[in-house]
Formats: sequence, structure tokens, C-alpha cells
Amino acid sequence: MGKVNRSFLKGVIEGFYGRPWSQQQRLELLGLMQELELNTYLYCPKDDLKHRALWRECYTSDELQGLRELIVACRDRGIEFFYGIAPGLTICYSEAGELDSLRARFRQLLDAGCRSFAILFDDIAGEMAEADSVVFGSLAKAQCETANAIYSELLARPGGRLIFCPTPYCGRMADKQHGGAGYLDEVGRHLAEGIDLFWTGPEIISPEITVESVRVLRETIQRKPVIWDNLHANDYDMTRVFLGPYSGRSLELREEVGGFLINPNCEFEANYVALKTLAGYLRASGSWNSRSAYKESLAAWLPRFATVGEDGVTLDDLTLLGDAYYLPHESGQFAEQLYDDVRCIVTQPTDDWGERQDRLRKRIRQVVELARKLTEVHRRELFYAFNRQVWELREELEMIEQYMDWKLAGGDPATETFRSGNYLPGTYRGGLVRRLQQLISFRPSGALIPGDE
Ligand code: GDL
Repeated sequence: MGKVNRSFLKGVIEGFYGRPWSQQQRLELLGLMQELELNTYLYCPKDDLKHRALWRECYTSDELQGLRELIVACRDRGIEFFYGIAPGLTICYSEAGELDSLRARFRQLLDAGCRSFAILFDDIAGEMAEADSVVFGSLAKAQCETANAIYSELLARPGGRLIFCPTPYCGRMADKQHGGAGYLDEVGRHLAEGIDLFWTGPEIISPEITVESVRVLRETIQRKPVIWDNLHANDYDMTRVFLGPYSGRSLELREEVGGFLINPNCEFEANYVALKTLAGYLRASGSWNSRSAYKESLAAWLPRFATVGEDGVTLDDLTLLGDAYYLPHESGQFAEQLYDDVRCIVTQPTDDWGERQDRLRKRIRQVVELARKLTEVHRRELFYAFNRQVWELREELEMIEQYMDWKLAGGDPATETFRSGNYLPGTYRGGLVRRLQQLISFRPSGALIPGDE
């Protein structure tokens, strides 16, 4: 086999569900990555038809031209372009024609100048067809042999690289034996030595990835994993967006893995902090603090929020936005404070509100103003990236303020019911999903209990 290229991978995966980024956004991403010294971009948008559903079809020359442009742009910027394909939904591993289809696609990309690839078997059923079972005995073996064939025939000699995404790609899935008992052990034994492997941590969205957990995994898979990091992905809940810092990964973890690639927010413009703090984490020596990195990133991001109006977005505004839409399992300080204030005001008598009332009113005004300022941002894509979230936050807070005013005017929730004059049923929190959410409530503990409607 050819020489194995094992540069440490640092960068971005375009690997979310939903509308893929535009070519212009990708080119912009590569410029920012170059500035931040990130060296890897993996193209694998789930909803590019030819990436998954139509993996057998070759690209048209127009489509190929777009990919070629990215390959060249990456090369110019010292970034390694990886092309990902996900045949797992429909592939029949034991049919010879299937490998031919894969080869044809790899050849197209090789001809276009691509040398680095990923073959992805995530988010598919854990079982395979009877015919495949007979030939391979296990899903792990079927997938490894497929990847090994492509690697040894097409990639090893030109010094190419291949990353394999297993069907169980996090601790929880492996524990549940998704993909079959002993799946990862088999991959450790069968996957060709030069092929890398993706891992998202203990969970699909992992608040923390410990050194110990990766050491245990390394024993099984017989190599260092490349971290596919979904910390900032929001495709699973598009009412949210994640503007918080890269965190929950110690500096020591860098020694245990083959790289860190983040699969971030669907909204391209929302990813500045994610990228900049990832780069900071990867460069850090000695110690690194994610909250400080976050603050620095917000300050560097702020100039992009220039508005057509007289009063621009301030650093305090941006921190409020970032803290409100921070990380999946964590809110920022401003958001925590706001939450505590609202909880007190909703649940406690007015006499106990103290300074909370004033503080909350100021924050509400700030959110209302921020929502307006964002509509005036020059960079329209930036505004579009958050419009939905900021709108919703403003609506909720204005409704809370009405409730607060009602209580202050003597309203007593124990004996009366408050109805707002403008938050009307059907228009406010209407629709099937909101109604279903009221039928079964999901508690912070994870408990699902009947709602009261
Ligand atoms: C996943 C998918 C990914 C998706 C992410 C967040 C992997 C390997 N695959 O499971 O495409 O964006 O969750 O929803 O993470």
C-alpha cells in the first residue's frame, strides 16, 4: 500500500440535513478557514441528492464543475478537500455492480483532482439484506470490505486518504449494539490500516468528549478516531441556532485523535464563533478557556453586524444573542440571568421581585431593539440566519411583559386567568406541533408526561 498521509485534520464538515450551503458561501468559508489555519473541508451535505439518495448516478459535467471549483479553491488556500459519499441507504454490498457504481463516482472525483474521501454509513438501518448476510456475515464486514476495495484499488497508490463513518458512530449507539453485536471490534480488525474512522463522542451531540472514552475506543478500533463534532449542528432542531464556543473537549484530547472536524449550524452565517473558537482550541498551548475565546470571537465578529441605521449592534447586544443561543446543553450567562428573572416573576408574588423587574424590563427592551437593529444589518444573510430565532424570543418576552404588567396591576393567578389582547389562540403558539407539545410535556429531566391540555 502507498504511503499513508496522516496530517492532523482541522476544519469543517458540510454534513447536515437540510439546504446545503451555496457555492458562494463555501468559497467564503474557505477564505475564513485559511485565516484561521483550518486545513480540512469535507463535502457531504446530507440532502445533496447525489451524495445519498442517488449515490449510484454519476455527476453531470456542470455539477462536476462546481466541485472542481471547490477542489481548486481548497488547493489554493492550503486546505484539503474531502469528498464524502453515503451509499448506505440502498447499497446491496454483495452485488458486484454496486462496487462498480462506487468506483465510477470515485473516479469522477479523482479525475477532478480530489484525493481525499469519506465513505459514510451513518444514519442507516442496523441490519442488512439476507443476501449480504450470507456473503459477509456482518454489516461491519460488508462495509469494511467495500471501503477496503475502494481504498486499495483507487486511493492508496496516489497517496489518497479515506475516512470511514461507522453505522454506530457514538458511544450510545455502540452500547445499544446498533449495526450488530461487536460491530466496532470487527471494524477494528477488518478496516484497512490506512483508513481513518469518524466518531462523534459518547453521544451524537456530545456536551463532553473525555480522553478516557477515546482511549477505550482506540483499543477497539485500532486507530485514532477523527472527531466528527456535532456540537454546533442545529439540523435536528431548527428553532435553535448555536453561537456558543467550542467546549467540553480538553486540550489533552488533541493527542488522542486524528483531528477535529465540526459539522455546524445549517445557517452558514451563524458559524463564525464555532469556527473561530475551534481554531483557538486547536492552536492553544498551556491552557484554554472557552468563555474567553467566545468573548474574543464575538468582538471579532461584531464588525460584520454593521447596520444601515444610526445605532448599530453593540458587543453587549451580540453577547445577549450569543448567550440566548449558546450550546445545546448550555445557555450563556445573560440567558441564565434572564431565565431566572422570568421564573421568579412568573412564580413569585410581586413583593418578592426586587431588582429583577427592572433588570428584566431592560433586557426585554434590549431584545426588542436588537430585533430591529438586525433588520437593518447590511449583510442580509446574517440577518436571515437569526431572524426566526430573534423574532420568537422577542414575542415570548413581550408576552411575558404583559403577564408581568397584569400581575403588577393586581392580577392573581390563583383566582383569575390572564388573557392577552393580542396573543390570540391559533396565531400564537398555534399549529399541530405546538398543540402536540402541549399534550405531552418533555421535562428537563427527560421525563415525558401528559400535559394539561
Ligand atoms: C447525525 C448525522 C449528521 C447530522 C447530525 C446532527 C453524523 C455522523 N451524522 O447523526 O449528518 O447533521 O447528526 O443532527 O453525525
